[in-house]
Amino acid sequence: MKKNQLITRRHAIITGLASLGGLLLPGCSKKLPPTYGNILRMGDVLTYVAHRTLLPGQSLVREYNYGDISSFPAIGTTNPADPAKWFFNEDYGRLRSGAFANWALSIEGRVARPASYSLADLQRFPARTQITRHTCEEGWTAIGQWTGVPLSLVLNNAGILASARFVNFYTYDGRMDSIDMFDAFHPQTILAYGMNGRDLPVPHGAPLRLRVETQIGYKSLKFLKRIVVTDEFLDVGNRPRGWAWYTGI
Ligand SMILES: Nc1nc2c(c(=O)[nH]1)N[C@H]1C(S)=C(S)[C@@H](COP(=O)(O)O)O[C@H]1N2
Ligand SMILES: [Mo]
Repeated sequence: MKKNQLITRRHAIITGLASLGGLLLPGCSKKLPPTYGNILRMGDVLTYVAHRTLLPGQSLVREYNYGDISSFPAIGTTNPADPAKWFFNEDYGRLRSGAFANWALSIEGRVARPASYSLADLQRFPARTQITRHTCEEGWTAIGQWTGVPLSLVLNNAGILASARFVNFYTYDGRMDSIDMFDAFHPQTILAYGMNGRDLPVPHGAPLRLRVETQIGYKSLKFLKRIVVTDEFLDVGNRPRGWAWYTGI
């Protein structure tokens, strides 16, 4: 399908709310977001169904060139060890003082081999570098270059179990959010330790952040601490107030 056809079809669906019922017909049982049935979360149904119906493969988001890299503000938490904040995390401060040598990402839950991965462990996987546009729900966008390990490689290394359906992320500033396996195994979903050719700076989520290029900015959690794979949806995401679990772009 050509890109312009896609956009036209997506537009038709988004403007044609009346056709939403039609999208939920048999064969689409996998195309309901886990928040389905909660009237306040109707937005999830619309964007999730539209994306899961119209983007059946693993379509890549656009990647840019070196010259397109723009200035990139640091938004939300810029330091989990800020004593003035409710999430003040001393552990993070200690890890940062030690140049993150003692930092490790724990991977637990529905995996055959729960484990802790140091930064060096993660950097031994084949790396992926991508220049993409970040879209924040506050209305700004910026283009940056990200280097990291595809999440799929780490999940396969940990031995994801057949019943696994969601990947939950926990951060040093007390955030939690989840993505489904479709986004988790998307080739551009990476655990990034590099930005614009350098180590990921602290304000942007050092030492490791998620990049979910198929969704809006708040899903790309910074300051990663722990990943828990689950077969159940945990609706306890800690997103900017009022924002949906699923917001595709
Ligand atoms: N842990 C954590 N991750 C986070 C946030 C945050 O406050 N804490 N803010 C989110 C939002 S709303 C955006 S737009 C991006 C901002 O990333 P940046 O600071 O690198 O621009 O990070 C996202 N990930
Ligand atoms: Mo954002």
